[in-house]
Amino acid sequence: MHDTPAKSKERALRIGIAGPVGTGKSSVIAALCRGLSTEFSLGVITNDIYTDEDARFLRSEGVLPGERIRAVETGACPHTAIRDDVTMNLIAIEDLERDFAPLDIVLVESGGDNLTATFSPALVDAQMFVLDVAGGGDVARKGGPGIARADLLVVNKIDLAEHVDVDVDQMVADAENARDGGPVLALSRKRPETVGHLCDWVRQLHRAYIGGTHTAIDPGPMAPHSHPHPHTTDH
Ligand SMILES: Nc1nc2c(ncn2[C@@H]2O[C@H](COP(=O)(O)OP(=O)(O)OP(=O)(O)O)[C@@H](O)[C@H]2O)c(=O)[nH]1
Ligand SMILES: [Mg+2]
Repeated sequence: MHDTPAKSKERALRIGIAGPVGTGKSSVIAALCRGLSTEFSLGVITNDIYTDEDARFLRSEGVLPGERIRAVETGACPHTAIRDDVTMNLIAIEDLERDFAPLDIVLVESGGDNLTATFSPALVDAQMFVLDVAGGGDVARKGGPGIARADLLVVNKIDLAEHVDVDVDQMVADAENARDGGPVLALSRKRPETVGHLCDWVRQLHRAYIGGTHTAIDPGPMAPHSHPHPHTTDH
């Protein structure tokens, strides 16, 4: 299990960003790097199944010096590397922390996965779960560990809502319901005030982390599932 909340800046705050494929996890990381890199020393770890595409995207955006963005190639099960065996990610984070000491915040992007993938609290101190309006207004109601219990739920791409007939206020209200009132943030990279709220959430989390008042919670494991190939297993 995770050690007790840090009482000092011994190591960087680690934030995981999970969510289904294409909801905007890399874009959230890019926005955070743009918004926070003058205040904080940042590093990024991406997880892709077979490529380093997310890392290359983020480097090409020029949001951080390229060497602060590292890719972990997870193989077949992206969720395994953030939940069941986090060794590859821990090594990547520790390397980054050693190379750029002292880092304030490390952002870890999960490989895009199904609705229930979550980070282990042994890997990250806090996690956000990213949905988008294009996935449909109903998704927030469906629940699951990430939606229900991540530290922050992001409803992304709200600029597209009118095109996909989604009522953002309703989707946010449904999400708050599914989370017993836990924080939900409506986001669009095209609406700077929403990006400001996202950055403020991270600032507040970092203050709590440094102050020793933040406790890592485990949203719980993903739903049982199986893979036809290359293996069949329940995690
Ligand atoms: N309209 C709109 N498009 C967005 C927004 N954020 C991201 N996108 C687009 O959504 C697509 C997916 O964004 P990514 O950030 O790559 O999503 P991801 O979750 O990292 O994707 P994977 O890592 O492949 O799972 C891209 O075409 C982005 O340009 C947004 O706020 N509004
Ligand atoms: Mg991505």
